[in-house]
Amino acid sequence: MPISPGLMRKGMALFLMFSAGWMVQTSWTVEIQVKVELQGAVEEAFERDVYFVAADAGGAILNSWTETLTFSDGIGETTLFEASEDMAFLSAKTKWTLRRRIACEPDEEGQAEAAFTEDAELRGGDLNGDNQVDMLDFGMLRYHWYTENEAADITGNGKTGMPDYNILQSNWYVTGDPE
Ligand SMILES: [Ca+2]
Ligand SMILES: [Ca+2]
Repeated sequence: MPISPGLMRKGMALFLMFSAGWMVQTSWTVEIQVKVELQGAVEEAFERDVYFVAADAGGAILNSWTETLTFSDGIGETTLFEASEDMAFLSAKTKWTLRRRIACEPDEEGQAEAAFTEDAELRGGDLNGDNQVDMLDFGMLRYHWYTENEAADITGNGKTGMPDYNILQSNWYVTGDPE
């Protein structure tokens, strides 16, 4: 059977679709196993949204994710999918903490690990989202003092009080890392 121009076009279209799909897959197959520790968090389990950003060696942003993690003993874990193979850094931030950025590169099999723990834990006290701990955050904490509003509950026990203040104060005038 002779190959008609119509069939040729169909074949070419299929080939292009296949190539495009293959390219997308090979550029975005990195999986990151992530562990996050929150400074001063209570032992009981609670949930927090964590905002992750992957950047290349020059600091250009490649991917971002918002994941809800369950923290128990102050530690939460998750897996981030479809990260770029050009990734060199991963940063993490919550609405109660400063941003932390750590080195994170995939191995030959497209696997990467990122531990925001111990010295790289997420330090608490940035409550207004400007990645710095100062008077504006203290103002929010004072406003919610002894309430059950979660806005200033850095420790995750559902209330705002002295333990939250102590964490904020320990990071006074500290600025977080870039994305
Ligand atoms: Ca702040
Ligand atoms: Ca608290």
